[in-house]
Amino acid sequence: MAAGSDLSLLKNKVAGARSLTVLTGAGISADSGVPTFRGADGLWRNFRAEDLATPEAFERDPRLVWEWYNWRRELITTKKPNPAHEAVVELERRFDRFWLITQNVDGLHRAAGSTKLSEIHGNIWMTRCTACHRISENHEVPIPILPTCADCRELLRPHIVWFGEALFAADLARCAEALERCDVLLVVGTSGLVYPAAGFASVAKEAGAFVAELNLEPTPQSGLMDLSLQGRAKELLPLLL
Ligand code: BV8
Ligand code: ZN
Repeated sequence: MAAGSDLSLLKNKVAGARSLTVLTGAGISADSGVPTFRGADGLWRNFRAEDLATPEAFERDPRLVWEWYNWRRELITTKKPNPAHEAVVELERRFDRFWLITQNVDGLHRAAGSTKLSEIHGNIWMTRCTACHRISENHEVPIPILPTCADCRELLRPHIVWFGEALFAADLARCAEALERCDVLLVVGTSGLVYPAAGFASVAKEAGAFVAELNLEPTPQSGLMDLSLQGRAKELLPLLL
């Protein structure tokens, strides 16, 4: 049975790896009840990313953008990590050379206990001052709109990377290192559409890694994977432990 042999091949690759990197997307949080971006229950379904997750949208209508983030904070605040997040924490414990790259802004990897991670699209529980750039954690649900900086009283924005915005340089450097040095890259629960994260699998592959995709459905990246397992992250990841 293909999946069975693929699974045992992947287990052997992971068991034999000295350095493991994991890249996750919204699919790993789907099993916690957090809607994905592009699935049937997708977050973007009612809105277009261009309308909300862009600096222009925030410039034009910060209230609308904060309303949307308050809606997502409300949605996420009741959600808990699932066995897939917990399996990633266990992998971090087993490999002294381990890094997690997540596109998710929901904070569930941290809540599960992940410590060696880059939240490359930011974190919905963090705010950043539009003037003094001070970053602070804020778990108010909802955040009173419009939030202002405790230091300089200027407008706060979500500490999130919007479309058209560059990723944080420190994260990019850390990701490059984690992708170039890993023996195995696991790509879990991402549609492989958003760059630069969508290019990370080929970076690792070019550097000699064995790259495996664990996803509910095929993606544009499936073709370049050494192995592509279809299924739910909360079922597949624990099988690798
Ligand atoms: C940059 C924060 C350059 C927001 C996010 C045209 C116009 C404008 C921009 C572009 C353009 N063309 C290309 C670009 C670049 C753009 C891009 O790639 N756009 C795509 C859409 C074409 N990228 C950017 O703009 C990036 N910045 O390029 O900067 C630059 C350089 C220098 C100087 C200035 C600028 C910034 C990208 C970051 C955008 N921010 N999030 C917010 O969250 O509020 S992206 C957003 O999509 C989320 O972060 C999300 O994580 C990410 C990716 O989505 P996925 O995680 O993959 O989720 P999705 O729903 O798509 O897929 C889920 C998958 O899971 C599915 O495949 C499903 O089958 C599977 N699944 C479901 N359930 C399960 C499961 N799998 C397993 N188990 C399950 N249970
Ligand atoms: Zn400030």
